[in-house]
Amino acid sequence: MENFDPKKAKAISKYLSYILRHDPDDVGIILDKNGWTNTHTLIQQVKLRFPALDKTILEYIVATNNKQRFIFSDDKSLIRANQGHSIDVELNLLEQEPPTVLFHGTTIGNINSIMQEGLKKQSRHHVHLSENVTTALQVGSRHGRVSILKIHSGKMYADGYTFYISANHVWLTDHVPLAYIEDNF
Ligand code: HQG
Repeated sequence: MENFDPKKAKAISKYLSYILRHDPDDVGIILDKNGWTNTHTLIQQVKLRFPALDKTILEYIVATNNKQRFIFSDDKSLIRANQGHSIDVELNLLEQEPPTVLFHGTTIGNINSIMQEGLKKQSRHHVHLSENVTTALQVGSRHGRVSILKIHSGKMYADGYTFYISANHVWLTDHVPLAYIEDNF
């Protein structure tokens, strides 16, 4: 399995993110209200596009995914994405007190708008925040020249804002008002 082409694993993983977070119809699978889908059916359907996929390879992709984007149920009969959905699913996320500061990586082109209206969740369920600058840099650089914002999450929490942590350690909240965002730190 160590020999499985990492490029192919990445392509399958990207496609799994797409269907499990945004568009299950694309491959003819159905998610339940908590975002889970039947593992066997998923393999059968995704195989139509990626014939190499089987149970062993899916388990390898889930285990080695660099951000632990997917999780199996205990008996592995179901699978779902840990976070990042745009479709309506209830993940029963854990509410948790955040660290004093968190970070958000974005592109320079978004900064003016963010510094007027705060961070909004856009098409996803939550604003996504990172525990460290390195991760925020990776997130922000997906779309262009990156800019990092420092978020005073401890103050937000003290003021009554709710934070959640996903199973793969992404911090999530509904909205970050301008008062808690520090640019040029
Ligand atoms: C920006 C990836 C203008 C926001 C990552 C971001 C993450 C605003 C974009 C996860 C704004 C939304 C999520 C405002 C926010 N004005 N722009 N008021 N408020 N924005 O992709 O946080 O690899 O939905 O800065 O690692 O970039 O897919 O969110 O640039 O964890 O697992 O609007 O996706 O994870 O973009 O990324 P996104 P994100 P995966």
